[in-house]
Amino acid sequence: MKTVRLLVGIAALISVFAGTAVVGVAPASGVRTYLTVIYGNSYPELGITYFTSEGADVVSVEVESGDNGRIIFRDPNAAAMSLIDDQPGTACTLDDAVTISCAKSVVDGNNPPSLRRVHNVSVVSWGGDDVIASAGFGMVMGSTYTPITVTLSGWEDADTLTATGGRSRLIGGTGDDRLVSGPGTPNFRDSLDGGEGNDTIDSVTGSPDLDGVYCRTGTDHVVKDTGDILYDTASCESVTTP
Ligand SMILES: [Ca+2]
Ligand SMILES: [Ca+2]
Ligand SMILES: [Ca+2]
Repeated sequence: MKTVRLLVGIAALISVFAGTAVVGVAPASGVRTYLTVIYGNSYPELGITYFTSEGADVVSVEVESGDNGRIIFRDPNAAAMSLIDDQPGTACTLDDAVTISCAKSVVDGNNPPSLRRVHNVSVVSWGGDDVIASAGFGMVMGSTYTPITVTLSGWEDADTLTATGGRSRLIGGTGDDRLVSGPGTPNFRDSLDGGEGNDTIDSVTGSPDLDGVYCRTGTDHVVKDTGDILYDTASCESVTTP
C-alpha cells in the first residue's frame, strides 16, 4: 500500500516540478520512521521532500533566514533517518539520528557550474495521526525575494498541520484534520486544504497575510480573517471571523 502511495507521491512531485531529476528509491521501512530527501524541480531550481513513515509522526521543518540559513528537518521520534538525492556532493547533511539539514542553494558539478536554489520544501506523512509543523521566513536567495514554498501533507487519519512563516500549503487529506496557518509573508497567499473528513481550519493571523481555504467533503469548521478566501464556500459548514 505504501509503495503504491509512494509512487503516487513521487509521480505528483515529478508532475509538479516537471523536473528531470533522478529520483532515489526509498529504503525499506523496517523501522518506524524513514526519511527520504529528494531533489527535483525545473533545472536549476531545487525541491526537497521529506517522507515520513506509517504511524503517528511528529515532524518539523524550519527554513532559516538569510542566504546562509539552512532548511532543517527534525523528527525526534524517528528510529533512523536516511538521505537520498540526485546531487553529487549533496547539500543536505545527516546532522544526527533525528535531524537532517540542507543548504538553500548548491553549486552543481556541471560545466559551467550552475547555482541551484531551493524553491520548494515538502513534508509528506502517510497513515497515523501526524503532527507536522513548519516555521521560518527564509527567502529564496537572490533578487526575487520569493519565499520558499513549504508544503505539509498529512494524508490519512487525523493530522495536525501548522505553518508559521514564509509561504505555506497545508494538505489535510482524509481524516478529521486540524490545519493552522500563522502569519506568513505578505503578498504571498497561503493555502489550507482540509480534504475529505470533518476538518478544523484556522487561517486567522490578524495580519495582512491572506490565505485561501478549501474545505471539501465532510463537516468543516473554518475560522478566518475577513480577507481570507473560501474556494468552496458551500462545503464549509461553519465559518466564523473574529
Ligand atoms: Ca497522516
Ligand atoms: Ca481531512
Ligand atoms: Ca473536509
